[in-house]
Amino acid sequence: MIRIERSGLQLRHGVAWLQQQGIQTPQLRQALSLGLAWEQPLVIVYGKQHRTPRLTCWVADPGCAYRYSGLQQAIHPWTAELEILRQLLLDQLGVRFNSLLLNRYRDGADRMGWHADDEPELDDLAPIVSLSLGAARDLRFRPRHGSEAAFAVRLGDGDLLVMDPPSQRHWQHALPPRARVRQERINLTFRVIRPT
Ligand SMILES: O=C(O)CCC(=O)C(=O)O
Repeated sequence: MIRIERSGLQLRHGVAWLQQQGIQTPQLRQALSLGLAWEQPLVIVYGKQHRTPRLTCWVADPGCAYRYSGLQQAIHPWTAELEILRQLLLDQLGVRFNSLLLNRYRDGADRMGWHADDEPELDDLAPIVSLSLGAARDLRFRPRHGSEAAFAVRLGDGDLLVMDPPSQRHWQHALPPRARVRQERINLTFRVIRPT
């Protein structure tokens, strides 16, 4: 695993990590594309409602509610494939995740703006762990304060990215559009929510 460290930021990047665990990534991506209840929720940004520029699906244990840009996400159950990934992360990282946000970027026009995963319901002592499938995209990082330079981590098919605490407190991340990307990408971020 490659360690990427800045002041207040700790990342671990495993290139083609899923393939190393024996997972067939094209089959997994197809199963998720076809088998999940993808939504394009309305979000409120600067007081205006619009559809997210990507598809999403929120998977969680019962009781793990999550609000995102002011809207409550519907909770979907863990599928067999997602349970396998959750168990793999428990075995390899020692963390049991109770919730998972999936983002599906249909092509390079789909994107995610600057944010940190720092909602109050998230356990901020647990890492946030990202798995990527499909087209390679740049995940950009920038500090919330101070003068450290922004940079990008290129996330390819099967890559793992562990964002360790207190990264979300000091840095933001974004997935900018990429006009030349024609293929789909699915990203999974596993989280620990404090049940209400
Ligand atoms: O698609 C990605 O790699 C980023 C996803 C993300 O920022 C998030 O789920 O909070």
